[in-house]
Amino acid sequence: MSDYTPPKVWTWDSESGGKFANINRPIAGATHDKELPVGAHPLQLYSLATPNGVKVTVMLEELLALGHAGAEYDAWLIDIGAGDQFGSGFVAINPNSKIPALMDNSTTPPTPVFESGAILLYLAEKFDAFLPHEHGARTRCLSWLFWQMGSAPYLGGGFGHFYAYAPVKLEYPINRFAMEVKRQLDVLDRHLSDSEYMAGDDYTIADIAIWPWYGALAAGKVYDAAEFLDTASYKNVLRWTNQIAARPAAKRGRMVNRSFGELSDQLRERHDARDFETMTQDKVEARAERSGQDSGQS
Ligand SMILES: N[C@@H](CCC(=O)N[C@@H](CS)C(=O)NCC(=O)O)C(=O)O
Repeated sequence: MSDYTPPKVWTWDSESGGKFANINRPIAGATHDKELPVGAHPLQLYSLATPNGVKVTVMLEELLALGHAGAEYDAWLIDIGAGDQFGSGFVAINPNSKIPALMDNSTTPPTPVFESGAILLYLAEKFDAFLPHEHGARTRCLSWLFWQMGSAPYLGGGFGHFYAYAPVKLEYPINRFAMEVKRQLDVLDRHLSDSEYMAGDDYTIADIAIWPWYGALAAGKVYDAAEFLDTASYKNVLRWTNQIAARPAAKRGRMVNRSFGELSDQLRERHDARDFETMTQDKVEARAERSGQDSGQS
């Protein structure tokens, strides 16, 4: 299958190749000095609209939709392709150098939070929202939240890497991880056959954590793998995916810190609720200008 024999001691001789290879290194810590920008709001988010980033922006938009003014936030774009996550200011919040990272400036001293699951739990507890009180329901919610945190690396780091990003298509790892991801989709599908949301009748941080990964996968929005994995056959996952996608806060949340994909979906930074309206207006005007040019009008 392969003529590779691992050496006695692994050494970092060269980039492994593939998308994102230039940012992968076997050492932690900052590579350069760079302070992070700070805006006016209590919460400062440093992120990017990957599924892990979207969890937090959906949560913040949901909290604002519920009327929690204390959840107002500035969302700053961290360009992981350019290595922003290795700047000293970012590493001071998250020593693991991965988005999302949150700083809560409303506490004394300010509270840094990293790991998307920990950020969801922090915000749910701070605002007493999207986390059930009743012990059984709360435990169900946390079980599914931790399921997501433990499972998604097989989807992203395993399947997504080998199917979409690796420089060569290798049958062994693609088979291995496709099997695991389909098993995970089946876990969700069976559960959602008799449960409206992940923790029962209420929408919680478990849904907010799982939707940006498995909802996006089922809808063909990550790795372009919907056909390969036959995601259309997971009917309950699709029902739940579409239900969440219809929520205004989920629609807003997935646009924040987006710097890729459809231009009409991108709000690269968010500092005010009105940024969504301005963005829509700008895009409408840009589209009108483009279609004017296309039809030869000035
Ligand atoms: N377990 C972490 C994973 C975060 C993560 O993997 N972030 C990726 C983007 S989705 C990242 O920042 N990658 C940059 C890098 O690896 O250097 C979480 O859920 O917060």
